[in-house]
Amino acid sequence: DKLIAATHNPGKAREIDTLLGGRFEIVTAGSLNLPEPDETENSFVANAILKARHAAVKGGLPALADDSGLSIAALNGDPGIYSARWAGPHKDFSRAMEIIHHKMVQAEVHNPDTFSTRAWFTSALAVAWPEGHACVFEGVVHGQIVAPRGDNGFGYDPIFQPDGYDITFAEMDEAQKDSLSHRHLAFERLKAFLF
Ligand code: ITT
Repeated sequence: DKLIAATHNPGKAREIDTLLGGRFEIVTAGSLNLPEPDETENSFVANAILKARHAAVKGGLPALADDSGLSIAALNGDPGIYSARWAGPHKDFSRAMEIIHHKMVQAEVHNPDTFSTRAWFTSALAVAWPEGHACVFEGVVHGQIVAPRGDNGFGYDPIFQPDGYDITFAEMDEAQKDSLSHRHLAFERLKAFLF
């Protein structure tokens, strides 16, 4: 069965491929020349459905999309659904992680008693069919923001240390991250429903 992986993020595309476990013939949105839709909704779930529907309708095949991001308690949940946008048009995540560091320093100065480094990654995975129906599954992993460590993974992986581990996502190999990540948890739910 063919399935469009409706993502333009290569790091995500690799994890999606692994987490699906070779179950589908994956067609990338890039290879079909599908344009990237504007993420105009205001939740991970709604943006995932928007991206999956857009690709399924344009591509004429079922499509899977992931909308994800890092939410930080001390920043009132930012960057959250804006996680990709904080890196700017050049997808500069070093800069996005510096911005986070600065904002967290300010937050600690302003609210020293309530400040925390708590954070969570969310992945919403949507599957949509060309006829228009869709389903969506969410996974969340909690942890804390730390100074950047590690070179593996992508995006905000260097500053996220999941609860129960003393290494960041970027210090884990791909198999370890894939065994406990937000995306893994969302896939467990998706597979239980669809397969
Ligand atoms: P697509 O929409 O084409 O899939 P995108 O990168 O724009 O690609 P999102 O809109 O869902 O995807 O933005 C999510 C951002 O959150 C993404 O760019 C990453 O930087 C970050 N992110 C999501 N999952 C992550 C993970 O597992 N590790 C590190 N950063 C992650």
